Amino acid sequence: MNKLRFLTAGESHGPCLTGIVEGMPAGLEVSEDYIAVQLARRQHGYGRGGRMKIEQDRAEILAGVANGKTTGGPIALRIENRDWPNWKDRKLPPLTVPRPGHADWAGGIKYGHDDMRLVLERASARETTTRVACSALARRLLEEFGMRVFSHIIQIGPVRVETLITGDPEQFAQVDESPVRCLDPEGEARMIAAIDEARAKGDTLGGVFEVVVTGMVPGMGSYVHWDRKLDGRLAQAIMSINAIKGVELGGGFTTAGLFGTQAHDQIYLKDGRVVRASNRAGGTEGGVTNGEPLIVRGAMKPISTTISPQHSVDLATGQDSPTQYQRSDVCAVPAAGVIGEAMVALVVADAFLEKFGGDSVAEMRHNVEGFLASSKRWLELN
Ligand code: EPS
Repeated sequence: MNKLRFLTAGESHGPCLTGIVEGMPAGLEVSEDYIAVQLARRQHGYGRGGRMKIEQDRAEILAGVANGKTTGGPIALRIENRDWPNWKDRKLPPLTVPRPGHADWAGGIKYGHDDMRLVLERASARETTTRVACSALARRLLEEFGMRVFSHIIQIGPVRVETLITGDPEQFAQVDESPVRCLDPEGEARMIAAIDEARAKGDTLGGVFEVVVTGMVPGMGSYVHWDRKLDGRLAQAIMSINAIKGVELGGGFTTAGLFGTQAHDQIYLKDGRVVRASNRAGGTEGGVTNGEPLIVRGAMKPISTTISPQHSVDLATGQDSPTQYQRSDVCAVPAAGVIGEAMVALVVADAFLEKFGGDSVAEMRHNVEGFLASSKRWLELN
């Protein structure tokens, strides 16, 4: 990210999480209540553990906003960890048995931490709270220009649903009402049953979320250099989310199995406008947005902290040892969808600022209108 940058700090069981967002234009209406809505969405979802009953995440805006509008200066956010008082005086034994799949072992060797609790504190997905808070500002900016970011869950464990995305925001009106954030009621019931089964077995489940952005403006990103391609930037952002092991745009891996004449989105004229018959590309061609909805999927592995023990070794004793259970979630895929939205919103807002950047929202509006007016012959043919 180069126009819109953000940094986070904070540990899972420390006093608070903090974030700084740099590069937001001036004049954007934002509020703590608006950010709180997004934070609450991340906390829900069937399969979460005990921690989410303790936290009620809310970000305090400490800088960069005056009279309800961004000033153009860096925006500082702070989120309290309500669980902190429960941990600050606890004398915990060192964590010396690394969990397979967790950052414990790799993080321990990297930073030289004999107590791998020091690794898990920062490696924890708790950090994604701050990403969602920072990204709420990016979402606000996109909304101002008609772009809306949604997500839904298409797979939990072995249960998979196929839902065709229409590009109409109304399709997502009820998605947060579903405990697994699934658009297919029959699939939802099977997903819940799969999570119940995993819980009963002391096990965990992963899955796949799909992020959709509607109202996309064409021309963001670029084909001229690898690091300017929007799809590459989206892939990095999705892969940076805890426990994500795969990413797809549009048809993704399925498109790889089709003939070329089946795979591409045929171009037609409809009432003088250039339209597509499908959206297998997922909204980008050549790393540039083509105005179709952006469709990005992330595959999440099952959470590595399992009640049923896994095989490991105790680095303190040098003996074989089963893993020791640390409180965690059974399935966090519904929350991961919201975090996916956050990362996609940050990347799209960054690309939007790159193309239409101005120091204020008013200046950006002028730039967008100018671009669309001068691009008429690519959009409309008379
Ligand atoms: C997490 C372990 C659990 C999760 C946590 C991520 O936390 P705790 O160790 O306090 O039980 O609930 O997720 C969050 C705290 C959160 O806000 O999403 C882990 O080890 O990654």
